[in-house]
Amino acid sequence: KKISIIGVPMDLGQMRRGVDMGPSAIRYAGVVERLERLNLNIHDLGDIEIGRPGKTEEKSEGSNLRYLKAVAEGNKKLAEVVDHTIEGGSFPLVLGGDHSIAIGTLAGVAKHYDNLGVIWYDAHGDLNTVETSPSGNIHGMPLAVSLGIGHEDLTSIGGYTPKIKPENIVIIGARSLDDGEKELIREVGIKVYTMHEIDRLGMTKVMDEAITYLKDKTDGVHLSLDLDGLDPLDAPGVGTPVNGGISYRESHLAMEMLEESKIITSAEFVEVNPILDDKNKTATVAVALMGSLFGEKLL
Ligand code: DIR
Ligand code: MN
Ligand code: MN
Ligand code: MN
Repeated sequence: KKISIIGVPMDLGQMRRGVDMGPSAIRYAGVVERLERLNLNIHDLGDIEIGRPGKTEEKSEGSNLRYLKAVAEGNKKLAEVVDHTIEGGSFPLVLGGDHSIAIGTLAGVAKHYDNLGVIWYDAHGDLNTVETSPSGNIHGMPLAVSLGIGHEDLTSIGGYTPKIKPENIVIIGARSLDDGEKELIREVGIKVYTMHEIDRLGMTKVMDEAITYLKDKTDGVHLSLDLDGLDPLDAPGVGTPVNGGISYRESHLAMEMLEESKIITSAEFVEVNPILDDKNKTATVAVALMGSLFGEKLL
């Protein structure tokens, strides 16, 4: 199996600087070496170039979305690279960067599938729009954008919209949803496993259900894993930590079950911020989870 690593040093989709160093932190934690040990053919394509706009450009568009232009530009480039990676028969493994990069990843991936499934592993729904966003931060919007709901400069990336269908999405780990996001979830019908369901059913049942839900109706499944889906005790290096999250062990189990299911066709790991981290712990967790996702076993 051929895997292409694509770094995206994007920090413009939210307020905390430093998440642009996520790809470096994940490489430093040994992602290439770890996956090579699994006899996978790893190609590190390096980083996508992201613009470095000045503070005065933050809201220069007459829109209340921060750094709309630079976020859109970066995502256009990412979509191209992801598209060509899949065309070349390789599995795209995207390293963030903040979660706004899921806009570009999904624009590149969804071109290749009629019914792309998405597993959104996150404390948040990332379903805000220009109207509902309390922050103006684009990293809170990528799932809505991919559904075709949001600013046109973002929904139009890749030249088609929508990228995905609401019935092909499963959110896992939610514990912080804005009012507008809750409304959208009910309105369009998105399957959500909040921390309540994870506690109540256990991760085994949650993943079994999620896999069964997606397996037959999709022709590929993208995993979008925001490290803030994990508990901040296990993944402290994130910009918007929320207590009461998914544990390290539950997360490994989830990755192992996805690997066994063979449904995952692309993945991204986002929101690793080494400035906010504890000795690169969060990048190290991300790499360990990638190990499980790609078949690492103790025995
Ligand atoms: C919040 C935070 N819902 C927002 N979103 C985050 O700004 O829209 N997503 N942190 O991962
Ligand atoms: Mn092309
Ligand atoms: Mn997110
Ligand atoms: Mn999040």
